[in-house]
Amino acid sequence: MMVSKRFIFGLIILHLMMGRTGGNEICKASGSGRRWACPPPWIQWGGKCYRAVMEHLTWLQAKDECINFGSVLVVPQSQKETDFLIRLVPPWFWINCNDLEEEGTWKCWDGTDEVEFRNWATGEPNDKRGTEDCAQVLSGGKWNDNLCDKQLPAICKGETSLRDSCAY
Ligand SMILES: [Ca+2]
Ligand SMILES: [Ca+2]
Repeated sequence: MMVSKRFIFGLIILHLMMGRTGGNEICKASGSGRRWACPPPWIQWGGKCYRAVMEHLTWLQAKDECINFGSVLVVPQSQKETDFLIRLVPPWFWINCNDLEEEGTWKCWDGTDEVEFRNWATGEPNDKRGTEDCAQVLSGGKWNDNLCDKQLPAICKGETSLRDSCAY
């Protein structure tokens, strides 16, 4: 009985060591320009890296936080991407759309590229009390305009060449 327990323990340790090595190799690979992996805590989807920001931030803070990570605040560009994103940060999070420049003219940006995809919930954007100028995803993936000063989690999106977490 003792022997088999030791054997199992040994297997677990071996498995953990292999996992550790695997992680380092992913970092090495992305560092050497082989674009196929996202370093933790980034998660790869559709050739890009995504990272949940669980801290509740204002829309502008969320945008800045993503830039600090060398990435951009996400804007969903399809229902498929939405389905992926809502599993990362349930239930509400900021996206990179606003009508700050001109009321009622919504602009969504994937970095510097303008995005056409829209997924507003029924009756939104409603600019409630004339103060809602930033867009969030609601549970279920539909969009709502909300106060830019409201504090919500966010999701950042970056390139697979990201390697900021590999310095361990
Ligand atoms: Ca508005
Ligand atoms: Ca609204």
